[in-house]
Amino acid sequence: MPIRTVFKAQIDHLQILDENGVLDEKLAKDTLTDEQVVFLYEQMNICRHLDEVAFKLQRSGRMGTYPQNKGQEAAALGSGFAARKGKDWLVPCYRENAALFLHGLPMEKILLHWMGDERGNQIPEGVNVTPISIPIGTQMLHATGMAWAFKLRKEDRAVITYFGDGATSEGDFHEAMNFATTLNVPVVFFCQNNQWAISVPREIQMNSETVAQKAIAYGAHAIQVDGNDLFAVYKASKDALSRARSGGGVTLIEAVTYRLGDHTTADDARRYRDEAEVASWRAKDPIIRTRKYLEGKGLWNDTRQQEIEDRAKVIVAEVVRNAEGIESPSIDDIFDYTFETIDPELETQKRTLRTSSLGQKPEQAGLEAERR
Ligand SMILES: Cc1ncc(C[n+]2csc(CCOP(=O)(O)OP(=O)(O)O)c2C)c(N)n1
Ligand SMILES: [Mg+2]
Repeated sequence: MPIRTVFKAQIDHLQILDENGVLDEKLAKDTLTDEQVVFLYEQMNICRHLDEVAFKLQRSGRMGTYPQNKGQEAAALGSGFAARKGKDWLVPCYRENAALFLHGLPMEKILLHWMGDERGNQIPEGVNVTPISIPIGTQMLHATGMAWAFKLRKEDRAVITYFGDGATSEGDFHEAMNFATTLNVPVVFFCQNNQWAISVPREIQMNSETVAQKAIAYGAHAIQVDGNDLFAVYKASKDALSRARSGGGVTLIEAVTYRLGDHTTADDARRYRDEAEVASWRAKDPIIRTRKYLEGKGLWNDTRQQEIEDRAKVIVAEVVRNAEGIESPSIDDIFDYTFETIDPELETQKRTLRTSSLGQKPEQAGLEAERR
């Protein structure tokens, strides 16, 4: 009996705007208008500035930790722009801030979150964004469940969930893909393959050549896109979202991009990354590429660049003022919002948390004050 091939697969890579800012006009048809590209380019600049300011806030002790989004703005904005504001839902991790802002998340929420203030996770009513997810991969299951609910309720909505290359090694990714595809729910899986999971490079993280091919095992649609190309990301996301909404199936999009900064401010990537690699990706920076394109079309110049940089400074300064100006929560909140009743042991902890002697008897509390 001859051996038959029972399955063959192929992964396509989509690029529309190349590294020199040259557009493939044919592929770009019905994607972004000039006006939209200008708008998204401005958003890139604002988010890049927020990133720089957040980094400095951490270095000067005004923020706990912060994961810069630097270099991944096109992936966030192209996909976020493809989702319908107020209808579709975004279920993020922590490296797609720009998409969340597009959908109405106030910028100070991100700063509050990383300042350790839980109010950063309080998403305003009407903003279809879930709180950013730090436990890697968990949000993909939430997204799948949400999409299942929308399907059962026959609501015209889709969900796009964001995660990194490292997250595709988590069981949650595989469970979410399996549930999503067997139930055929309106969800799009958007992987920002930024080549690194903290200090683990992609080739150590996985033996598969692409992230996208992981979709094939689950019978999902798969595409790899140049993640620093606004047009390609937008097109792939738009197609995937409309397919999801119409019951046409789940898509895994692999956006190939690069984490230009450290993993977070608690990391120093110079210890494990080759400077030549970083430099080669710096040349592919989505801001540089999009600017080249706009300048080539006569839609951008130095004056406009100065204007947007000035505007970004004003916006971000106000965001920082708002985040730092918010009244501190009471130390009692951690107890009062966690426990229904406070037993004597918790009462002790609650009283002594006001000093640095957590858990000690109240009469022992205040030792530090005495020492001082
Ligand atoms: C469940 C879980 N395991 C481990 C961690 C620690 N951790 C934080 S970020 C990270 C790497 C994530 O890499 P990737 O998914 O590629 O996202 P990136 O940070 O590159 O955007 C790890 C292991 C975590 N937050 N959650
Ligand atoms: Mg990564």
